Amino acid sequence: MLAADTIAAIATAPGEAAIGVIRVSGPAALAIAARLFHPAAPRSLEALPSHTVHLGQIRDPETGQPVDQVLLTLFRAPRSYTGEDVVEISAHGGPVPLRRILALCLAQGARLAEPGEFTCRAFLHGKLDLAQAEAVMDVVSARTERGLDVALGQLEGRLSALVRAARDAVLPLVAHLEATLDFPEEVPEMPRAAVAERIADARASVERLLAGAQAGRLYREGARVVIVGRPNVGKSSLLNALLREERAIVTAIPGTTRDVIEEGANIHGVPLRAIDTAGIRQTDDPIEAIGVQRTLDQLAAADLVLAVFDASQALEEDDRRLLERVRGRRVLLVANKCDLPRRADLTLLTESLPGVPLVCVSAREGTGLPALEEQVAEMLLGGWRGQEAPLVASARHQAALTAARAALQQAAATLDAGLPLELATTDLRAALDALGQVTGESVSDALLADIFGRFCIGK
Ligand SMILES: Nc1nc2c(ncn2[C@@H]2O[C@H](COP(=O)(O)OP(=O)(O)OP(=O)(O)O)[C@@H](O)[C@H]2O)c(=O)[nH]1
Ligand SMILES: [Mg+2]
Repeated sequence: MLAADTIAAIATAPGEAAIGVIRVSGPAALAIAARLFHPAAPRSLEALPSHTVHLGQIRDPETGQPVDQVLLTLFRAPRSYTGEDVVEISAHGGPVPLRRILALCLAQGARLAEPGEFTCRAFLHGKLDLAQAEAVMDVVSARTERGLDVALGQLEGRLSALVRAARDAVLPLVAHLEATLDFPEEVPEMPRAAVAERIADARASVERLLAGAQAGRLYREGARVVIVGRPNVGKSSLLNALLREERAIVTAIPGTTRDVIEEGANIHGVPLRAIDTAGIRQTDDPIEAIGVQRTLDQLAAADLVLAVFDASQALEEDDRRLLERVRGRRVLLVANKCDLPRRADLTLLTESLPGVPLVCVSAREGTGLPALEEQVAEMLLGGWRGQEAPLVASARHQAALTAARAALQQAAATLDAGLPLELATTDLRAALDALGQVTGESVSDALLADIFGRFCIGK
């Protein structure tokens, strides 16, 4: 599957910018660039050393017409991003010069790169393992500093190292058991205790990785935090307070918010979608009824629900109904308007949802908000806040690790039942494959196409 052709693409975002980069990778990269590039100081491009930068002009080889003034950076195989010869042309960052230079590269024999093809080649040439290659995209799309840390940990291979450690515990077992099956006379039986110990080690590593997966995915994908409550309790005020901007309309009239309002926020490094909704109540107004239905849909898809109550008024029937609706969900009780004299019986809230935390705030004055944010982060991340350990952040990795865990459990059960060791071979091989899917030792071409197809062109 190693590429013989040379690919090219614009690697920078479309639009106007100071600089734009065209990337060319493959065996003909230098030859193609040499036909377009005219260095300011005359010398032959193909003789220039790797990792050097050169000022010059791109000219149309047909007409001799200058196209742009550029800086050309040269990387020779294998010391490049893809592991192949790579030329990066930094031109003026306008769509016209960049497209013209790209067109010239294509006319000289390069092929337009597929999405993610540069990174895919880096993977195929062993510059990155699969988890690292996937992290390239996560670094680019990280939405908070902490999300970036998680992606970088994966890019640097810290996640892969943990997965590989689990794989290394299993690999010799599979090799040994398969040898026992093939040459029963020659290969001595491994002590059961040693086999059991290795399986237990691998299981513990996989468990640890899976334990952090929820936090990792929240950092990567963001959490949907949905604000619900009966009309006028201050949901929109709370959204605005969390966003620190007047995003939603606030009025004293119950039923102000009719539609779902969604905005990105960052609470303790977790990227959130903070979602304000129409107040839930029985209504004859058809527009408001649609709003209420949308609220219920949001509730169903929430990672965390903020159930808001007005502490300055006695609790109402609609409040009680809300408590029933959110029962069993990951929910935080928010008593708002705590700047006013209290009339609500808050013990009613905590007693009807035992174990669910309650925070008193004033969305209008901002009091209690730090405690609320603290509690939100705690509920979403638990013990994984501020942890340095690399986190599993992708659904694909989580699924592969879950499969590995199941296979290891099965193998352990075979041993516990006192059955012959060889019977565990299939499960151990399955665990090995599942772990290899994270780092890329065992992946199909279809899976690679699927993974890299989600990248942007030029990456
Ligand atoms: N005193 C006080 N008033 C508040 C507080 N939060 C909201 N309010 C007032 O309560 C009223 C309703 O606020 P909203 O934020 O619009 O309430 P809502 O829950 O979004 O209402 P709907 O969209 O109608 O469901 C407004 O007059 C706000 O100024 C608070 O913490 N203290
Ligand atoms: Mg509102």
